[in-house]
Amino acid sequence: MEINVIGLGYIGLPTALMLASSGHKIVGTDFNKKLVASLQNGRIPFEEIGIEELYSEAIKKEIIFTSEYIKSSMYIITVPTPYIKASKKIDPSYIISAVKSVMEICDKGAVVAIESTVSPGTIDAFVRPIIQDKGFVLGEDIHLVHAPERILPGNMIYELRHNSRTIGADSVEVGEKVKAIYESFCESEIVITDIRTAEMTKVVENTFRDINIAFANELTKICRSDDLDVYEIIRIANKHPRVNILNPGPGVGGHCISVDPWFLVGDYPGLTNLILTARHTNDSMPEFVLERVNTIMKEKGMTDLSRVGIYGLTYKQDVDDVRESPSLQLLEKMKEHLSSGLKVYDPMIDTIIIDNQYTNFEEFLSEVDLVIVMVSHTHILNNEEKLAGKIILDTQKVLKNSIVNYL
Ligand code: SAJ
Repeated sequence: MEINVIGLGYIGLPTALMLASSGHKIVGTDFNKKLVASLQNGRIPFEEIGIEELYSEAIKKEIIFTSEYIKSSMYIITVPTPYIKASKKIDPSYIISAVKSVMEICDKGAVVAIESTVSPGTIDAFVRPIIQDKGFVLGEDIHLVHAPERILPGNMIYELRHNSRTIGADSVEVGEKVKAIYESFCESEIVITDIRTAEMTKVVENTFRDINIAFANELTKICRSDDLDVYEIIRIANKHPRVNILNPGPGVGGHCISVDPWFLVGDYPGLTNLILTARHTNDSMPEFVLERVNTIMKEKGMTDLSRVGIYGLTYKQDVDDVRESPSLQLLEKMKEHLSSGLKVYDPMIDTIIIDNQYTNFEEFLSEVDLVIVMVSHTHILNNEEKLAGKIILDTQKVLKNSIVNYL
C-alpha cells in the first residue's frame, strides 16, 4: 500500500522505515528540510538500536524522504503534541496543520491515521471539523483512525515488532483494514476499538506509570525522613504477587510520561487530584536531589558548588534525548535560586548544549569532588572505578561497588 508518513521524528521515522521494509511504498514527509536532506543522505538524526540496519533494509525497497505531502491511499500522522504550560491542555497545532495539508491533496477513500498521542476528545474537537469543512463525509470519503504507538525509546525497533497495539476507528471494517497494514510488521495482538477509547487508553497507560513512579518517589522522601532504606522496602514489597512498585529516581522526563498526564489534568480539572499530585511529586524530585546535595556537602564540609558535577543530561539511560530531562529541570531550579556553577557531563551528548558542560569524562572528573549520578548510562556502569575517591550521590541506585549516598 502507498502510505505517506508525516513527521519523521522519534516515532515517525522508525514507523516509516518499518513499513517500507515490510513492502509498503512509503513517502516520509517532514517540514524540516535539513532533516529530510540528512535522511536522503543516509544520516539518522538520533541513536536507536537497530535503526541503521532498518534504514538499509528500507531504502532497498520503496521509500523517499521529502518536505512535500504526497497523494497516497493512507496518511500516518506522527507529529509532536506538546501541552500548553499555562492551561495544561494539548497544543494540537501540529496535528491541525498536518491534517489540513493532507486534506489539500487527498482523494476520496483515503485513510488518515493519527499516531501522535492526543488528549481524549482531540480528534472530535479538532480533526473531524477540518475534514468536514473540506466537504468530505467522514466514514465514506475519508476514514479516520487513531493508532497510538507504544514503543519505548531505546528499544523502539524491537517494540514496534513485538508490542500489542490499539486501533481506534469509526467502523470495524476500517479498523480491520488498518490492522492488516500494521500486521505487516507487528507480531503482537492488535485491538480494534473506537477512537475516543483509543485516545483515552494511550494517555491512561503513561499516567499509570507516572503515578506509580510518583508513589516510589514519595516513599523515598518518607524513608529519607525516617532513616529507612526505600530500595530494600520496595524490593521486599514487590515480592507480593500483586505489588509492582517502580523505581524511585531524580524525576521523570521524556516526552511521554511527563507530558501525557497533563492532558487529563487540563481536560478534567477537579477530577484529576491523584494525577495532578503525582505530577507535582515527580516534578519535585530534581529539587529533592538538590536538597540531598546540600546535606551531603554540609556533611563533607564542602562549600564550593563548582566542584559538584552532574553525570547525565538525557531523560533516561542510553538515549540521546534530553527533552524534559530531570537534569535540565534541576539546572533550571538552580537558576530560580540564583545559583549556578554545577559542571555537567553526558557520554551520549557530544555537542555543548549547556553551560559548564564537558565532553571528556576524565576532564570532567578532574574538575569535581562530588558527582551526582542522574542517569544510569551503560557508560557509567562500565567506568565505575573511575569514580574512586569522589563523593557520589547515586540517584538511581545503579552503582555496584562504590561507597555512595542515595536519595
Ligand atoms: N522512570 C523512573 N522510574 C521508573 C521508570 C522510569 O523514574 O521506574 C523515569 C525515567 O528515568 C524517565 C521517565 O521516567 O525519566 C520515563 O522513562 P520510561 O523509560 O519509563 O518511559 P519513556 O518516556 O521513555 O517511554 C514511555 C514508554 N513507557 C513505558 O511504559 C516504559 C513507552 O512504552 C511509550 O510508548 C512512550 O512512553 C510514549 O511514546 O508514550
